[in-house]
Amino acid sequence: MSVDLEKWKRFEIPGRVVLSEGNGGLTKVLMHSDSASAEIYLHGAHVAGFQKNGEAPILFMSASSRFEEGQPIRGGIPVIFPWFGAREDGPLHGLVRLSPWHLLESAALADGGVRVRLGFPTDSVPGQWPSHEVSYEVTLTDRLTLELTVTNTSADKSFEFENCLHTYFAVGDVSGVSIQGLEGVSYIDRLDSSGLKIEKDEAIRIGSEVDRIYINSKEVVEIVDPMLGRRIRVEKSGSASTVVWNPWINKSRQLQDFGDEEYGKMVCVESGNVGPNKLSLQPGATSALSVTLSSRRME
Ligand code: TA6
Repeated sequence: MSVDLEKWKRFEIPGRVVLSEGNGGLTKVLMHSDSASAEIYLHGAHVAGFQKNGEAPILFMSASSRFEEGQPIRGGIPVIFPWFGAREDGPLHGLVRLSPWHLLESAALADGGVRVRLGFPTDSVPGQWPSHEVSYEVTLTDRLTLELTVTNTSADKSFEFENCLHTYFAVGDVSGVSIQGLEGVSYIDRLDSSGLKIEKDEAIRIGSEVDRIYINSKEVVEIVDPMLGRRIRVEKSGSASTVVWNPWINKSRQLQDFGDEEYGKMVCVESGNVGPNKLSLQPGATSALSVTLSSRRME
């Protein structure tokens, strides 16, 4: 067993939490509830898979994804913090998805579920950020609940940051999918700088590259997928932004770690606080971003 696995072995729970060496030799935590399974890489606290027993995976993972220190995993649920998007002085979508987190806790739940909690070693964050603590709790039953908690531990500095759970969902064929729940919500179209728009469609369809930040959005969003015969439900709290992204053909071809045709099998519906919804945490305060993913058969 690798040194890393040995270090975290004490968190294993037979039949519920099992550690193994995953892709790229990275440490992977396998979670099993009575009705579903999930896997998390300590690298980036990256949930790389979620699947209900006997059903198709809920999360998409690129067959070309990298699994290496310092590189993002392309698929699953990237944890985006302390900034969203590109910056001159740092990597796309922040720091915490590029390095290993620590396991803090694991528990088998009375309802046949299982929970693990991870922490990010914030001493590795550059000095310009106020001191803070970050933890991430993943709870698996027949659904998957994620909670990213940030505490400002500085005595006198407020902490401005963005956070986002950048979820890649697996779909049968993106051109046959509709995204419901955002009608009437204002959004920033990142492909068109002509200003704020308002979503006019009750059911958003995807037939080209889409990259939108819906603001002041607390709605439940559903991904309706006739090909896979299911509705995926995205419920959230502590989040004012919903991002919808599909790279379509041209962007897919530009991405090294993403197959040219994979855009047809995924859509990102991301939950966080980005852009105009970024957060400012007062000294001693805590913020929690929580997302619950579930699915049901289409009637
Ligand atoms: O959330 C949408 C987006 O910001 C796109 O503009 C694209 O850059 C994408 O994220 C990159 O995804 P990644 O998997 O690298 O986080």
